[in-house]
Amino acid sequence: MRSIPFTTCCTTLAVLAIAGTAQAYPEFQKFVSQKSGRTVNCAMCHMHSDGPEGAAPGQIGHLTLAEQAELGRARGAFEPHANVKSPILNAFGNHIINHLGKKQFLELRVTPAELAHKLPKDSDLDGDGITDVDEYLSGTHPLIKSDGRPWLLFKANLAANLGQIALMLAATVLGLWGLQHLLHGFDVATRVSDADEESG
Ligand SMILES: [Ca+2]
Repeated sequence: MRSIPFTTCCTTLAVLAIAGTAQAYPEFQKFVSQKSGRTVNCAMCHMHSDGPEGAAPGQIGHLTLAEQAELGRARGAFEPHANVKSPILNAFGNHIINHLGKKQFLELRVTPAELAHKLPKDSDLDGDGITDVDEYLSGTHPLIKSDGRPWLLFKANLAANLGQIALMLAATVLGLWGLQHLLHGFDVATRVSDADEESG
């Protein structure tokens, strides 16, 4: 039987090891992709779109000693409200860990849909009017204001500007009403003038 060179074997194992952890917790990505029909990468929760493994900014190989220490603290945050700031997670990823704790988050790997029910219903980290929960279920980015389902963005913008729109409509209606009465006034004045000339 033909043997596989040791270096090839090690390289393959290293690649498999990296590939196996590159997505960190792919159950959530898989669920969101299937539900929303959109392609979702690791950037929904991580600093880097390829996940935590690697040497690029936002990945483990690029961390300073202080960041490594904070990463260790974040990885040990099994209970909620530990107020950690993992350097490999973005604000949404840290929001999840701080709200749920690592223990509950790991339990949700078998039921990733449940994550939507465990997060705060009114949290909207990017302030675009679409809650983080709706962004998670829609496969849009909870930290990018311009990324959202068009209908949800339209509804959010409508709700945010409802007062201004109502004022504009009222001004338009009043303007049209005033114009109509002004034209009617001109018409009456013209008829009176014509009648005066005929009688004179
Ligand atoms: Ca949002």
